[in-house]
Amino acid sequence: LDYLQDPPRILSNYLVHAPKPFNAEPHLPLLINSGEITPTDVFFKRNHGPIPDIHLEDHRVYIGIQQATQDCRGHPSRVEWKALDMKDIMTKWPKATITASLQCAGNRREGLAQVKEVKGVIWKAGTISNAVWSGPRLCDILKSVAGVPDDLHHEMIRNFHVSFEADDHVKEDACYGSSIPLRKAMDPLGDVILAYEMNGRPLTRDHGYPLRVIVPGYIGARSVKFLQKIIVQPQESTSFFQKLDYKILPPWVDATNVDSAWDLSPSLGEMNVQCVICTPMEREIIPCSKAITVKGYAIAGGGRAIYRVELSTDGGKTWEAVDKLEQTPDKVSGMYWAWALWEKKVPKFNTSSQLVARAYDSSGNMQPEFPIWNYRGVMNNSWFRVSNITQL
Ligand code: MTE
Ligand code: MO
Repeated sequence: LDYLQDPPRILSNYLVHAPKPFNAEPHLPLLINSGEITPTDVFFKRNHGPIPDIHLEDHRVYIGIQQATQDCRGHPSRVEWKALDMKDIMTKWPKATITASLQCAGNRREGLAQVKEVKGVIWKAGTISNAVWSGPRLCDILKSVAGVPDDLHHEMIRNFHVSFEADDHVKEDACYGSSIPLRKAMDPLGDVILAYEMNGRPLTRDHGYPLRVIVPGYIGARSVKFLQKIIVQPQESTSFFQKLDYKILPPWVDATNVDSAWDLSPSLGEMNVQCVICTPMEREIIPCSKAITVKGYAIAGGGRAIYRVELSTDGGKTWEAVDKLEQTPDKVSGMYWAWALWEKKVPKFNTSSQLVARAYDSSGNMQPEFPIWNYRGVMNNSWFRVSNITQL
């Protein structure tokens, strides 16, 4: 794999975990100080291979439908293909604009790595960002190009999946790929779009130029970049990234027995409820005897709202609700795809104390007190703790 064609990045914005493939998360204070919308050059970047060099004029998106797994002779069923060029994508269907956060399922993997060995990039808590995305709705395209019924009670909607394949090269599989249930794709309130714009500009190469899927409310892994193929099919994607990755494996699975364990767990879809303190940071030095403002983000998966964020200044013994919690639902669907930013003033801060934050979502889900270890190190949403702050 050749990384010579990778685009330039503003490296000082990031904690770079690996240069090839480029995997980097923004520094937490920068992430929060940028406000609700994360600038593109601050947005976390997660790749499994080199960034492909795709030309808009040449790019085709192939849309296929596979009616059954096997034909009557037991052979894999044929897929019927239709090709769209980028002009079709940009002009044939109404352009939707959605503000949605992407969060890698591996965000905060570091907390699980401290419990026991895990497999994956040891991300801290910055593997999440929020942007404005624009492009056609996947449901409109699947209806008109693949003839998918728009009656949500149709049997096909209930049982089928939409598989995405990318125009990139990775070491794990033939390309990056993933799938989502067809019901999510066809739900008009599900807001799945094919985005060609991010923050009002054409997608940058790092974020999937010329086209990516945005699956709001789901783990970032389903928002496939450099999108090349969309297949409506009776089964989940058979890609490595759907079947052999991004799963919460049972607690008895580790490096010794993982190969036979993948079928024990379902593939991840919706995110879980998450909350992080972005400032102050662990071991930060702050001015003496001044009030401090603690700031962070919270997000609930699946379009649910954040119901309350609480902060403790005594390591989790007592809690208070934060002063400010800002969260904007989607203008059309009313769903909460974007993170909530929050703040709380702490007038008398004692450096021996530990700051702890936790959130509740609108379904009453709350975060666990301690990390729940799993070998792939995904979905860590334990209470977020900051300690060892010094005052000068
Ligand atoms: N799509 C392609 N083609 N290749 C990838 O490596 N990584 C996925 C997803 N889509 C990936 C991809 C993962 S795991 C995440 S978390 C998000 O993209 C990251 O999106 P970003 O780099 O725009 O932040
Ligand atoms: Mo991810």
